[in-house]
Amino acid sequence: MKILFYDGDSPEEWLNAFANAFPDAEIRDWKPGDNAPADYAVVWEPPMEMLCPRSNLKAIFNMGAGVDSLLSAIKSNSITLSSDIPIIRLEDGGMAPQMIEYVIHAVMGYFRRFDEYQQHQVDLQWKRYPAPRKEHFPIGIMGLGVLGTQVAESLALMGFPVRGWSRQEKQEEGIQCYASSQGLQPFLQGLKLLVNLLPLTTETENILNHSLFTKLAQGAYLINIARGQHLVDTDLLESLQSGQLAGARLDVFRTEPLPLDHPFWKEDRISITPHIAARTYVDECVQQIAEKIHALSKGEPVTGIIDLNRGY
Ligand code: NDP
Ligand code: OXD
Repeated sequence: MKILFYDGDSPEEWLNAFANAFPDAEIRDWKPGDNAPADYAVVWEPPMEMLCPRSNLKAIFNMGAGVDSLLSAIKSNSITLSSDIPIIRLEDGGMAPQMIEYVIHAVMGYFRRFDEYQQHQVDLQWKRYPAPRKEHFPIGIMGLGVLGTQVAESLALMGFPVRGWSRQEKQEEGIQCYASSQGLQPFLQGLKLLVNLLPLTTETENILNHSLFTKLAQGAYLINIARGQHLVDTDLLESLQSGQLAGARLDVFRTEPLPLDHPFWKEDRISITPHIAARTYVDECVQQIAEKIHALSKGEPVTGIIDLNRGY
């Protein structure tokens, strides 16, 4: 078996892990000009030259949960991949617990006002607020997929009223589920905090905009941990100015790294992290990909195959 690998960064750890998982396979770190045959490609944001002339691949594995950058590169380079080559994404792979930690940290900063108390210390101010009540603090999760569902369940277990929004109808214990464009307005109505965990598609691009923010409770808080293109940057800044939103925690941006002259850096009500909400664990990911390769080679079905029409 031949596995072709590309992640543009430091590949050694990945290559070693694949070598351990497939001791008899040939594992190549792709370099420009390598057109030699391969059975599987394992990639993160690959140059299209790597995938372009290949008709013999059995599958392409995307080393991330989101496939937006891979699909958009394929589209913008007018590349036609054979329809029988599935694109398979990572499902969780150790990312869900990190997402839960990230969201709980941000929720607590706002709900318990720890962010404000931190500023009070800087201002040498001893000031106390009344204890907040979870039952009056509805939280909404956009995207009830592999990651969103686990985040929603964790918040519900903590006692928050939790709502979730997905494309298709769902039923999750302890979560008030809404679906499709008809369900969006009732889902958003009066939320005190909104978490975005949607995939980036033509339907979800720019969804975090002024009109959506006005449906939330006055002074609501936004957590965007999905993609920067979901958010209309100027609408967020205006909604913070007007007080419609009280603050935001952003992990993802239209341009990454976030350019130094971007106004988000200087807005006190925005907390920035550098796309670290959930990072891939090499061992878990290689194990997941290895299990799927074994299943495919036995003709068994696998999950995580991208539906190119849906875009996720
Ligand atoms: P999934 O594909 O498992 O879940 C996506 C969810 O979004 C599904 O519930 C889906 O609905 C819903 N959805 C998609 N389109 C729409 C729509 N038009 N309207 C309503 N709901 C919609 O994805 P994951 O949970 O694995 O990952 C989510 C995203 O998180 C990734 O795409 C990636 O962008 C981001 N991410 C960010 C990371 C970071 O470090 N910041 C790390 C990892 C991922 P349905 O269930 O009906 O299909
Ligand atoms: C992912 C990501 O999609 O890291 O996995 O953003």
